[in-house]
Parts: sequence; structure tokens; C-alpha cells
Amino acid sequence: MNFLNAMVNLSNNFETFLKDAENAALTFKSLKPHRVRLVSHLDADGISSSAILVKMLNKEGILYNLSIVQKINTTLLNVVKKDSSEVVIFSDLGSGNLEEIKETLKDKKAVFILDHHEIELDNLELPSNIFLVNPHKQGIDGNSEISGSGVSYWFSYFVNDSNKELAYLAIIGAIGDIQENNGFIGLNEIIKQHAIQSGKLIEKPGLKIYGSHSRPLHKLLEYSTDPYIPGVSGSESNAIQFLKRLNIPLQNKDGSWKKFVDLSEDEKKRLISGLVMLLANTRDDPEQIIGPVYEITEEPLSSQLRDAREFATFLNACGRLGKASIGIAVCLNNERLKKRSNQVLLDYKKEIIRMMRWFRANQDNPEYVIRGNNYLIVNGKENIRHTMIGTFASILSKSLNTEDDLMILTLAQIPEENLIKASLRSTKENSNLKEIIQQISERLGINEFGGHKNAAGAFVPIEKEEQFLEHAQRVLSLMAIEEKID
Ligand SMILES: [Mn+2]
Repeated sequence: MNFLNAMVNLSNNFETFLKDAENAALTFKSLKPHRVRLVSHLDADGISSSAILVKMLNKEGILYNLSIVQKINTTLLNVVKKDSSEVVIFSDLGSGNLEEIKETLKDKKAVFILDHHEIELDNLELPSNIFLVNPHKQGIDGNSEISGSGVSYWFSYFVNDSNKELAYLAIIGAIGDIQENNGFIGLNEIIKQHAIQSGKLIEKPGLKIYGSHSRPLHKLLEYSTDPYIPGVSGSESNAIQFLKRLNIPLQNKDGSWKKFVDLSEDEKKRLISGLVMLLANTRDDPEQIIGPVYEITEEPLSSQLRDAREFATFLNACGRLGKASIGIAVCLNNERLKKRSNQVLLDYKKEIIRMMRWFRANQDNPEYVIRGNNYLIVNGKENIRHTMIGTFASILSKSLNTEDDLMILTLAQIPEENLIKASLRSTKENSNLKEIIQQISERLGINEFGGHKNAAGAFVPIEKEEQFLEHAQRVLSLMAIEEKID
């Protein structure tokens, strides 16, 4: 592992983790499987993971079947158990289903779980055919230092180091899991260096407002809420005036709208200093609009997929709309499907608009909406896609005009599984949402819940819908009382 010597501050934990990934990879190689079953998560990180693994398997000449799922369930494990694969790889999921995997897949030659979600470390005993590569085993923070596609990357890298050319996909996955925060830390940082060294990624300072490659500049400024630009955000005409004052034309010579990437270096400088001036009077750090941006060198300059953040958004949209295969094909550079990426993003926007219209039309209908002092429950039933229920809750939490600290619980049915997917968000960052969802769930004997402080969710058996709603109201209103006592 020569490349490691070049790394400053490479902790023992990193080395142990990488050793673990290498051991798993060498075992995989020595098995020479004929056919592999891949199971991956349907978000951007999961899709990037599967693209990395598919590319690795193609190179090794190994056949595969791929399943992209929202979560592992018994039906899926039984299908995998009976299929002709000798080896199974789970990526970006699996750590929460160790017991069931152990039991159902005990006859497989080997099962590799390449994941970064938290695990119960007590009594972690695995049979000899199960290989769990997970940074939490080494005390590495899988929430910020490495994603599921990062773990899949290291595994593939140790299978064949020519897979270094796939490091950029793990960077897209990490961005999808919100692990980029003015740069990368930990193992993600090493992966980023691999991506740059292999010529697939460029890092440079730029405007961090979303849409540099895809939105007309005046629209990008109008829609910017993070940061909120005083006197510009929320108003198209103010955004246009602002650009006029800076002497930046709205259109390119061919009449098309100018995007940030179309600006000359001089215009970029004028725009950034103009924005810094406006932000200087706010509580926001004006410097936050400038930061590293990541470009995928294989994508043309004019493509919105050139920007790694927008690429991640595209993969997320694919997963949520049930079009994960398009996302994977685009990661694998399929030119024909790349042409469809715009359409997927448009469909995603349309779906968001449709959800919000449905909410506005039904917000006073007690069949769907329950309001409390400090909470809002929206039971979308079959009107909201279950794959979008978390997105729905996030958008509600950002778009409701409220000064209050409001908790937002959204529900949607997964009819084919007799389940309800529940998501919890809040308008302020005061409460630990994971603990709240845990309180609601455990009391009702629901064990499929998870998340973190700012976003949490659960899978509720459909027959417990009423109980869940009642108990949620009780727990959420108690939170208000507790906060007042604090
Ligand atoms: Mn992930």
C-alpha cells in the first residue's frame, strides 16, 4: 500500500480499515465467482456504489444480477438465496440486517457487505462466509468520512488497482450523502486525491450556489436560499437588476441564458465580490458562497453532469423515480442514456411540484393533515411516492413560512409490502429526530427505524397506522412541553 505512505496523518484506524477492505477483496478474487448478486441502495450513494462494482465485475469478466432497493426485506433475501449466484455483495446497506443475512444466505460461498451505516458493535460475531467492511468497526465516522460508494471503491481498488479510475464516482456518492462540507475529510479525502490523480476529477474554487452548470444566472440567484442573498433571493427582477449593476449580461451571444459557467473570469470575480458585499451585512459568513467545486472531466463543459453536485442530484432523482438503471448507465458513460438525464431531472421537478400541489389542496383535510402546536403530520397514503416521502418532508420543513420550531412527520404507503414509510424533519435544528422516531417506534414494537439528528425515518406495518399516528402525536406534543421546561 505505497500510496498510503504519501498521506500525512494517516491514522492507525485508516490502515486497519483499508487492510480489512483489502482482505475482503483478496478473498473475493480468490473465489473466482462465476456469477455475483449485487444489492444496493436506491439513493445517489447507492447508485454510485453499484456503478463502481458493476465496472469492477465487468473488468474481471464476472456475470452479475443487480437489485436496487429502498431496503432489504425477507422476500428479497429469499430470491437471492435461491438464485444461481455463488457470491453476494451488498453495498450502501446490509449492516442493519446482519442477523437475517447470516441466516438466509448461509449457503452462499461468500457475502460481502460494503456499508457505512452504523452497526451494533457488541457481540459482532460473523460466520466465516460473511465479510463486513464498515468504517464503524474501526471507530471511523461513516456519517462524514466515507460513504457506501467509498467503501465499494476501496474494495474494487484492492481487487484491481486500475479501478482507481472509478474514485470520482465515490466522490459523487459522498456528495450525495452530504459528506462534503467545504472539502472532504478522512478516507473521502484520500479517495478525492485518487480521483484527481487519475485525471477524472478537477477541484477548483468556485461559486457554491447550486446550479452553476444548469440554471440561468439570474434564476440561480433568485432561487438561492442557502445562502439567502438579501435583496436578491426570491425576486427575479431584483436578481436581474443586480446583474445589470455588475455589468454582467444576462444572455450569451447566441441569445441563450448565461449560466455561471459561461462567465468570463473577470465577470466571475465581479459577481463573487458583489455577492460577498451583499452578504457582508448578514449573519451568514460571506465566504461561504465560495468554496471547492468538483468537475467530472469526462463530461463536456456545457453538461450539467460536469458538476459533481448536480451529478449527485441526478442520481438521486433516478433512484427516487424508479429509474436507477439510467443512473448506473450514465455513471458507466452510456452516451445514449446521458441524453435522457435532462428528462429525468425535469420529471423529478414535476414530481416535487405535484406533491406540493397535492399538499396545498389537502392541507385542511383532516383525512391527511393533523396539526399540533409544534408539529405537522401529513399522511400522504397513496398520494405521495414512498421513495419521495423524505424529500417531501425536507421540502415542507424548508418551505413552510413559520417562525416556530415545527416538527414535520410525513407518511406514505408501500402497498406491495403492507408498510408505511415515515419521515421526520424539523424547521429548526433543536431536537434530536432520531431519538424522537425511536421513542415513537419502540413503544409500538417497530424495529425498523433510523436516521440522525436532523433527519429520521421508520417503516411501519400498515396495520399499526392508527396507533402510530396517535402515539406520534403524544410524543411530539410532549417534546413541546419538555422544551419549555428546559
Ligand atoms: Mn450511503
